[in-house]
Amino acid sequence: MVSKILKNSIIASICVFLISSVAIFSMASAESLPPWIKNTALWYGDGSISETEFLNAIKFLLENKIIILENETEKEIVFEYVEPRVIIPNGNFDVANTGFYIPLNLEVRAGTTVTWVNEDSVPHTIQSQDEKGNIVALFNSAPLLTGETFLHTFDESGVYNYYCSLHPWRVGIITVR
Ligand SMILES: [Cu+2]
Repeated sequence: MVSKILKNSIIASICVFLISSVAIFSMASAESLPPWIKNTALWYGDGSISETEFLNAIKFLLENKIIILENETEKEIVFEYVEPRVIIPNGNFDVANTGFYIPLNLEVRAGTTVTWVNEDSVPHTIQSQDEKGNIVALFNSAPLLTGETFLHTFDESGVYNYYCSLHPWRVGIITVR
């Protein structure tokens, strides 16, 4: 387990590295860099958005090859220190809301512990289910109150479906590679 301080300093180093990569790449092809990334970086700087949101933005840039890291090891480091999380956003309970799990399909490597965080105003559960929608006894949480978390470690690759037993219209996926 990496200490919080070490983790933060590593993230800070990664950000400096990525920002310099962005600068280099944007000189080569300025029109490829979406304007929203500048706002995202500013918002992260002033604390308007969370670290997870900022890192998700960087992940988006990498996955869509808007920025390219020359060295695969550096890319691995970025993902190693991003705590794999699924956010249950505020309003998730309401079928009329677009309060989907964030992300809807979380992709992780085998051996990863995934943390679900309930940021909604009402309790939710995390219930593993098979592809037909039957509950399977793989990972099944008690009702999570606002701010509570649930953890499960995925040791084997596969596609894992889950839903909330209190709001069964909310379904999500963990893909383990
Ligand atoms: Cu729920």
